[in-house]
Amino acid sequence: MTGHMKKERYTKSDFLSLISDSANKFKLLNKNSFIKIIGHIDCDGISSTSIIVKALEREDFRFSVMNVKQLDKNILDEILKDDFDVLFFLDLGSENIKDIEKKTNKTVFILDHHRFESSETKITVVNPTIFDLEYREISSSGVCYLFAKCLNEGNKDLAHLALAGAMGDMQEKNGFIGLNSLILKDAEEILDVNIGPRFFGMQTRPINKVLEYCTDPFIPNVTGSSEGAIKFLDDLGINARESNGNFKKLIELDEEDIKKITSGIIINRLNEENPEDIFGNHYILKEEENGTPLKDLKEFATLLNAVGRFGKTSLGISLCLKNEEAKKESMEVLSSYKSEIVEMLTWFNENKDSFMSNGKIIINAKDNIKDTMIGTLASIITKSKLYEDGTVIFAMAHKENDEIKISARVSGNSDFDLRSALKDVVLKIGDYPCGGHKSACGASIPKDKEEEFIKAISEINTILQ
Ligand SMILES: [Mn+2]
Repeated sequence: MTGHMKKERYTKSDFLSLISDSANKFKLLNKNSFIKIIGHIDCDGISSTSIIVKALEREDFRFSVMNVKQLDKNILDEILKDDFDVLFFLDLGSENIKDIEKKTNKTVFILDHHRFESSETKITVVNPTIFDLEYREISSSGVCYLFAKCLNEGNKDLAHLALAGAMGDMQEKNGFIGLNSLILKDAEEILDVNIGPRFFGMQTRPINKVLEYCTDPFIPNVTGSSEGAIKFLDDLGINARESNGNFKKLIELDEEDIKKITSGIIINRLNEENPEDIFGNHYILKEEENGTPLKDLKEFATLLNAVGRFGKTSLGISLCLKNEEAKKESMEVLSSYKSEIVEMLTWFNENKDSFMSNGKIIINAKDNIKDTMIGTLASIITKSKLYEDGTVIFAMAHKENDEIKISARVSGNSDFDLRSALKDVVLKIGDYPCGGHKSACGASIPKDKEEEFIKAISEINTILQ
């Protein structure tokens, strides 16, 4: 059980006043303070970092930036060796409050949304889980954005970055809710919201590939089949090919042809539960060029995740801050990322019959998938309708050292608290790092605990009482 000081009832305004109180504390800092920013490496971490970087620039502070995969005692020691007056932890840090407090007397701000056990602390912790907000209501980027807006209204031009972070953390589902939807209002001048087929890659991928890789919505005979996708398009009799025979991108098709594709998909899905459930929101950045991954916020979020996975977080920050050179370099990263995902999904498909164990999906990829990609695999599977709602998925991969990275997810809508279940299992086998959110969490254990861990997770009772 978690023992934080939950308010009787969450109110959005309580959280908003915590944010403005914290911003007011920040405003009291000496302008000569040197600030060190530590951010997580995923899309939400990169967006958070970019928002705070821009905000500090605007306040004329000096600062340095570092993004890390996780915060453990060794990394913390490294960080604290440097010279600084103020520390910012973004999209991480909540779970390390006690260690941070033990090791430093400097001023610390934690802007985060990971669950933690709170207790009295001098550290300024801005975390929506204190107020029991729903997971999808706000991400760390959202927290950073609202904080930045308290410092300066001008930071409203960063609202889309807050939403990119929320996207990256999968908080958008047929729209945004809670504080995210308030942030969307702030982004009105930057974004157009269009309703269209819920396809990924409309800006950047040929249409046959968009359909082949489309798991949500699932398209019978097309999803996962390269021949099926081509046949589907050719049978529609539309003008989907370039003169050289290659398929066009979706944004290059005219409206009539897109309509034929969507109705063709609905017809193919007639045996599914909601055949017509194939539409969703697209958040289109007004000032970006068509046909780039920066145009559609969802593709932008994927791009930020990609640069993070490849250890190029500073490239991600440059992208967020609209550096033109960064755009070119990021295209290369994106294409390597896509081929890694394709390789990973091929491995998954070839082995998927062996993963079911006692009602749970346990994917032990060992050295077949990089530890930095295993969370992405777990997320893709969770979103693909392959398994029933509430199915628990554990994905494991070996790290370069003697550890195993574990990513755990609950598919679809479920109230199951996987984070605390995982925590119980990990505690049983030793004192190893474990954390995250209720339905998406992770851990790291030594390799020699592999069997013990698999045995323990297969025994977890995932049925809600
Ligand atoms: Mn996050």
